[in-house]
Amino acid sequence: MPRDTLKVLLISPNNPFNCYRVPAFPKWASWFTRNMHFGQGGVFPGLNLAILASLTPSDVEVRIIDESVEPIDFEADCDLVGVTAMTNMAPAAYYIADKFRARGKTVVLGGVHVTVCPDEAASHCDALVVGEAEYSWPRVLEDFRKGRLQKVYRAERLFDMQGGPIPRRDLLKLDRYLIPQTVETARGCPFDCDFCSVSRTAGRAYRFRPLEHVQEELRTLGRNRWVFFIDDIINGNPKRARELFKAVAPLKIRWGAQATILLGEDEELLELARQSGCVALFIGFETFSNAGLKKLGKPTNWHERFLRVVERIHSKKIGIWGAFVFGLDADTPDTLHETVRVVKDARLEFAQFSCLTPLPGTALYRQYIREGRVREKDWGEYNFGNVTFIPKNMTEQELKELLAYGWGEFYNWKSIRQRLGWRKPVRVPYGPNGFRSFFHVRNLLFWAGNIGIGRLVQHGLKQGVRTRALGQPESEFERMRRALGKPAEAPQSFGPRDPDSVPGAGDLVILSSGTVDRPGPRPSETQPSADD
Ligand code: B12
Ligand code: SF4
Repeated sequence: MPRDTLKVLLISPNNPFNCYRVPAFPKWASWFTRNMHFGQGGVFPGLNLAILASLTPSDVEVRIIDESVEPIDFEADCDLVGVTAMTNMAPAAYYIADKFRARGKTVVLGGVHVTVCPDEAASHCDALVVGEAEYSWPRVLEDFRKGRLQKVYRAERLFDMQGGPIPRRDLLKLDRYLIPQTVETARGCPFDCDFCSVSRTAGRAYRFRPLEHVQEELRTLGRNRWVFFIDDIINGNPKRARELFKAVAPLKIRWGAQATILLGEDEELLELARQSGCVALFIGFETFSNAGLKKLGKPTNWHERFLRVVERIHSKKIGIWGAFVFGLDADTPDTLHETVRVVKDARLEFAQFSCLTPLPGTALYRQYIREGRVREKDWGEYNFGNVTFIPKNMTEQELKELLAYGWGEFYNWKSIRQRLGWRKPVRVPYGPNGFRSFFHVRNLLFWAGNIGIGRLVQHGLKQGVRTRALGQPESEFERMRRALGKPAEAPQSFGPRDPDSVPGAGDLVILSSGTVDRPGPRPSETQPSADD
């Protein structure tokens, strides 16, 4: 029975792909690295649990555990447990939920996976929150207090992003993350790419936070900071991006974000990004195969555009993390070899080669289910590093080997040296801080990052194990799973039977003006996707 002081425990299950391990720098060096933390830990903190905590009334005691950076305390004194899950975290989330329930705790599940597969999640919790939690979470707490908790809380509309509270970062162990400051400025994405669920879960219209709110939140983080904007596309709306960059510039932060190739083609916007402190962009280039590009709705001169844009962005001293997808129906071993060659030649600072993954809630998932090509039944394997479906022009083994080839070729010593070189220090004062040797530090970070990833890749290739942080302790769920030699939970959690019935909150979009926007046809775009 709930007590007077309600105690809520919020948990994010271990996320091996959010972990890193690089040589530790002394503590004082974090001033030079703009508060990035080296050593071992998580890459970014997700904002979902910090947002839930900020939506929780002040008389409720809240604790957050991110299993990527600390073990779960299953004996914790609490009344209500909230667990979040992306698809590849779902089996671990269910395990955690079941364990707390076995101890008599009330468990609420939420997050992107629960939003697209609520029926599956229902058997592992007392209540589930489908869609965004801004309007539902306060109701959950109130109902729980009054002893009338319902089974499903479905977001009737998307959050308008106008008055959200600042996420409770004070509850996160920020010093255990490489880039501890993540900030959200907008939600939603109009592009609705086949392999992505964002447009479905977060809507096809952009919802922007008021700029003053973003500025206010950034001020709480202080100056001399590295910030990662978690928006799906920072330049999705160029007008807004212009305003955002102007608003951020006086705050003297360094930032990175997910962007599309169009940012590199808009000279003025790119310059504004540089002036406002942009030092790295994550760009989804996806593929160089012409047929693949056509399927993704991208132009066929992609290859040349790619090289041109990379050069422009580099000329502004902005680093690029390029994302490439392997396994599209149009891919052949030749096109993938070509992709790796071009990416190396372009001297990208970082690249990731992800396996196409039919995530539940996406058009791709529905298509592959219909075609009988979804092979993997364990959601835990849906991490973009494994082959979960039957590819078209190659065997699964070939695709696996090509992925390993991409990572191995890009992060071997020779490639790192050729791509990063020993860039010259800048002799003139640079940037809002006038910090003279900034590029030294920046290049040092790129080197450290490449060496760290290179070691991880070598380890993975040699041991034949999933890429994960070296030395990161196994979570209880992973230990049990290894001991059993089979997935602990996933087989019976294999998505909804009818692929068309996958629900999503994205069918209804509330614009900040308060009007309702029903998703129209997909934009006839030459706009590429930018995302993981
Ligand atoms: C930052 C980020 C990351 C970070 C760290 C995330 C972390 N520490 O959790 C990094 C870079 C490590 C990462 C990695 C990956 N990511 Co990611 N990531 C994101 C991103 C951009 C933002 C996440 C975020 O904080 N969102 C803001 C919060 C507020 O939104 P939210 O999580 O949906 O939470 C709301 C509701 O869902 C709900 N809610 C959430 N949890 C809970 C819990 C409870 C109890 C309740 C009541 C409610 C609730 O309330 C919140 C407020 O409304 C999202 C895209 C996006 N825009 O969301 C992708 C996204 C979550 N990632 C995705 C994917 C696929 C991945 C990767 C698998 C991709 C890859 N190629 O490597 C990896 C694997 C990670 C892993 N688990 O191993 C997908 C997930 C799709 C899915 N069905 O699971 C997303 C949606 C992007 C996409 N294009 O589809 N990611
Ligand atoms: S992949 Fe990126 S651009 Fe495409 S729908 Fe998802 S968030 Fe939008």
